[in-house]
Amino acid sequence: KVTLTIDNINVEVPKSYTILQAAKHAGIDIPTLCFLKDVNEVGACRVCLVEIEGARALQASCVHPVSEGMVIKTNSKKVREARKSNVELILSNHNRECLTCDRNRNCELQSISEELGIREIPFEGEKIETIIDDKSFSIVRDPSKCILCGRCVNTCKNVQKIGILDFVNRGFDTQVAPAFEKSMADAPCIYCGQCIVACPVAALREKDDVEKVWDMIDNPDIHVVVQTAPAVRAGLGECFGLPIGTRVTGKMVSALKRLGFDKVYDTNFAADLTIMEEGHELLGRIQNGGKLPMITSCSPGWIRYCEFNYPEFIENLSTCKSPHQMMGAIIKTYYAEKHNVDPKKIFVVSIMPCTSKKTESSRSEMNVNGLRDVDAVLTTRELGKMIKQARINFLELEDDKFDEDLLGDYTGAGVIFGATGGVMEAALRTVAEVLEGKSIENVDYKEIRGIADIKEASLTLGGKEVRIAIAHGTASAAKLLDMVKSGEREYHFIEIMGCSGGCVTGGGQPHVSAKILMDVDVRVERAKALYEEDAILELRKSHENPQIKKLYDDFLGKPNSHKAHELLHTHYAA
Ligand code: HC0
Ligand code: SF4
Repeated sequence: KVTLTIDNINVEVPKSYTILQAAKHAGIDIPTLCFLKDVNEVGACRVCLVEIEGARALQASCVHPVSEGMVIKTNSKKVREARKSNVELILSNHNRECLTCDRNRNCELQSISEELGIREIPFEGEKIETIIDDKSFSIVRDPSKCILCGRCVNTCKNVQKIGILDFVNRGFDTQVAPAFEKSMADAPCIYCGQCIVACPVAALREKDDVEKVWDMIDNPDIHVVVQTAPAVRAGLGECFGLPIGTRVTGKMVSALKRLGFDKVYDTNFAADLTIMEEGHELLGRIQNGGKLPMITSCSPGWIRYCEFNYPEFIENLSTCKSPHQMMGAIIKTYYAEKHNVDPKKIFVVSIMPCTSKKTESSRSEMNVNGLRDVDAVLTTRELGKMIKQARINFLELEDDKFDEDLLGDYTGAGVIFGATGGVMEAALRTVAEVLEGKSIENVDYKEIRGIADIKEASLTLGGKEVRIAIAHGTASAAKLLDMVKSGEREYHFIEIMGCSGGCVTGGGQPHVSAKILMDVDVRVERAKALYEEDAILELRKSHENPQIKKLYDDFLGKPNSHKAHELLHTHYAA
């Protein structure tokens, strides 16, 4: 431990602390911009400058270690002026069209400018010609907004261990881009959107599909069906100022009905359907000597990662489409038939916490009878924008219920899909009963919850040993797959999600500022909301969902039947 003085307050902190951490410990708030805890601690923007007694120059507090007896000022005139001119310099090269910016009122650069009292930019820097890259279905890169903070670069490189984005060119021409300034659409980017979540400004954002959806809602000939992913309910409230992890299922449904969607369903129904298909696929592979370990296929970021980096595991992937794609396929067949609607006049919208789902839904395999399963994917953030555009007072909304006909039931197993370990837990609730041949009381598999990098368990089910593992984020996925490849580990079933934490922290979820991220683990808080919903539901096993039973009885036959294969399964590109 060391003792130091910050703004006349004595503080005792561990030796390993930076000045920024020590100040925080003392309740003193130092502004930051490029700093992102555990990801980007590089001292590049020089907004967190402080004055250290006896030192000649001001120091970046996010990288400067504490030492015994230090005397620090975080708020002297010198400090304030230096911070201000550093931000002015950033602004002089920045496209400052805040009013029309995607991050207006939700931008860390905007907040810091306001906090520092910047009223004019004393010099206009030369701006380089930039081109907006909006060629991919998922991500738009706008270099005119980029402040070269490196948060996205280090997220992709060190958190995901993919490394699509980097600084290219030198000096004045420096930009952040994929190698050779390629489009994101031509790079092996998995569209996880973690770079968007890391971006403090609007240099990276999702492809905006809001207008397309408004047009369909306004078209009286089109029957617009919307479905919401499990994780959206755990994030959407943040768009309206609610605390991280507030569960807003009922208000979300109310808002969707007010927006004018003809039907509002929960993707959870299809998550239950996925468990039926994937669970039986697993049982089949175990019983018939099929390819093991079987690996989940619901996270499209993970699927792209596998296709680019681990093609030798493609045969291990479950052939199941992801739940929202299954839902689309069922809406355009079973639902259309039962309700006597022309499937060509149905437009399916998925609200997802994910940017990769935009690309997934446009894959040519993701169709049924020549029609796309899902016609548009909006992120949680885009739904938040639609609600604001419609001037709906979200916080005042009464809770409403999802539509109940045909595809309306869902179980707790479906809800927990949105957190890492959830798909595995949901599968086990069903697979265990099939293998044991009886109903099992305890459905809580607590040992596979939580945010440990890799989670493993070995269970005895019906006298058989079933070994499972879970990885989330592509860095831990790579670690796990390497252990499987080398023979160090053997499993029957693996769950992989492209983002750390699972869908709750997907690339389409509301932005959380770097300041809040210093204190809160968003993965934990949002996951709590899902486990809470699971715990209060009466039905918590997918195979007990009455409408799923009816769907098989009336339409699909058995799990993995020929018809189920046609509509609900797919294949991948090597
Ligand atoms: Fe997920 Fe899904 S759980 S991928 O994480 O499987 O995006 O929330 O909707 O499709 O259900 C995301 C979340 C989904 C799907 C489901 C799965
Ligand atoms: Fe990297 Fe994911 Fe961003 Fe692509 S979407 S650049 S893989 S962080």
